[in-house]
Amino acid sequence: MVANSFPEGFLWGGAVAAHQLEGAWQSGGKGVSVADVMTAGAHGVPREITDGVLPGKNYPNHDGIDFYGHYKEDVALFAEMGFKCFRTSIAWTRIFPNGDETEPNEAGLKFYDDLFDECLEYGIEPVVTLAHFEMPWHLVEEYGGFGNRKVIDFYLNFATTCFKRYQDKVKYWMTFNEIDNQADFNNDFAVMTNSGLKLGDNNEAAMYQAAHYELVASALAVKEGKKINPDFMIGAMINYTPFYPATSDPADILLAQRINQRRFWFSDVHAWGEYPKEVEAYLERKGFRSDFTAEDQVVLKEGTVDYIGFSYYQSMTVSAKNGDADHLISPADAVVDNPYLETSDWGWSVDPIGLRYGLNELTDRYHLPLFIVENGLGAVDQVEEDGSIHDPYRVDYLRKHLEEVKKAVTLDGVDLMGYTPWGCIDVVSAGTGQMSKRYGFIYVDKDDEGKGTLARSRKDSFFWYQNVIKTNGAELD
Ligand code: P53
Repeated sequence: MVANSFPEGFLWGGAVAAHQLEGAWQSGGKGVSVADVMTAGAHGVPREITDGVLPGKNYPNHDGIDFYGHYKEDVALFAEMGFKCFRTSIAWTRIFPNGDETEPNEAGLKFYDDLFDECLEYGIEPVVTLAHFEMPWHLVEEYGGFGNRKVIDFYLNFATTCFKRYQDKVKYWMTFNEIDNQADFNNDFAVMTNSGLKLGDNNEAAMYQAAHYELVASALAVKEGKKINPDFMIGAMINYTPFYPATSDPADILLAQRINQRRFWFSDVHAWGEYPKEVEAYLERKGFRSDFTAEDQVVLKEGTVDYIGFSYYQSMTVSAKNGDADHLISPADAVVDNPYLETSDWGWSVDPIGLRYGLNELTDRYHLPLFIVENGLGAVDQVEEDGSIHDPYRVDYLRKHLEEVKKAVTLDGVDLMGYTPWGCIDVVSAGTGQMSKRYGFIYVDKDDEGKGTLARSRKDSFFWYQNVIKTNGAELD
């Protein structure tokens, strides 16, 4: 008989990131981050990254959903759902407003003490991302972001400050959110949010060098973190998007493999402490990542991660008609529609089986515990006259994904630590800056123009997820 449940102690919860919900962008001495210079976009309308904060522009992250002022109320709602954990990030600019200070900002540190204490009161474990698209803008302007080796030291100071301060409150950490987004190296949002890079003449070369510095920074953080508290679990965090071949044509299959290699290499280095062969050969051939020292090599080996955290939203499909494996410009150029999959209102494919596939792929590749730290459906919600919010589409998406997760755990032997669906409370969308692209179990009264009471209310999915947690995943209906 197949066990119909998740392991004991499974970390059910939800995920957010500081810049998307806290607001209070200048409170308690907080500095300006890259998220603070991004305007509101829309589906098909990219967010503009402005040269600092300019008058007359709409920057939705400045106010977020004012979690800074509402966190007690929000954590109480998470507890009501039965959360075992809560994934958020620490806004780098609350701790080091400019990024290059030697001493941290006490008011910023205090905010997270209070937040983590609040969680722990309810038995909710904080799960913390250190860098979630929140680099201090000053580091971009003054140093060129992670294009500069010096930024490794600033990141390390930030990481160790957090490790020391919260060593008895936080056990689960991740070093960089979705570090592999920048595989899409011609995308200004991806390279800015990951590395603090601006697009230029040779984006691919710049990306490989910056990502290398980030991987060294991550390894150093893991090493230091383990000295501070050997019980820490410090993970990688990737955006797991499998790329499927459009047909059984071997040219499509080779192309898909190549694109997956060019995304996996980030977590390969995190997990193995060394570069995979194909990427190493490519970098050599192209003369990329010229600054790679013997010491880096040692550090990467010494600071490998304890688990692989990942987001999963969708799969993508590629065709060699648009560029074969050896003449690939950017993965995005080879993407085609998958006729077997439906898409969300924002054009993201919906592929629950892809999650089971991914759990198996990642397990085979890394032999490490996995943590699904994001999954969900961005959708428009309608508030009824009586204030209720019926969101069966969200429940349907999550249920189908959890059914596949359950098979991976109970049939395929995958070692899974937990599941934290994205945007457990409505937040500002990272990709579009919209409020109307909602993921939450908890609705927040705020629109794309920033208007609303900020009142919180429970959607139908709130009660569904509460029961999922209560039954430890035995009941998904
Ligand atoms: P939004 C791109 C592709 C997949 C996930 O995304 C991504 C992105 C960046 O937009 O981001 C992750 O809000 C990210 C979160 C983000 C979430 O997915 O664009 O870690 O910050 O909000 C959902 O719908």
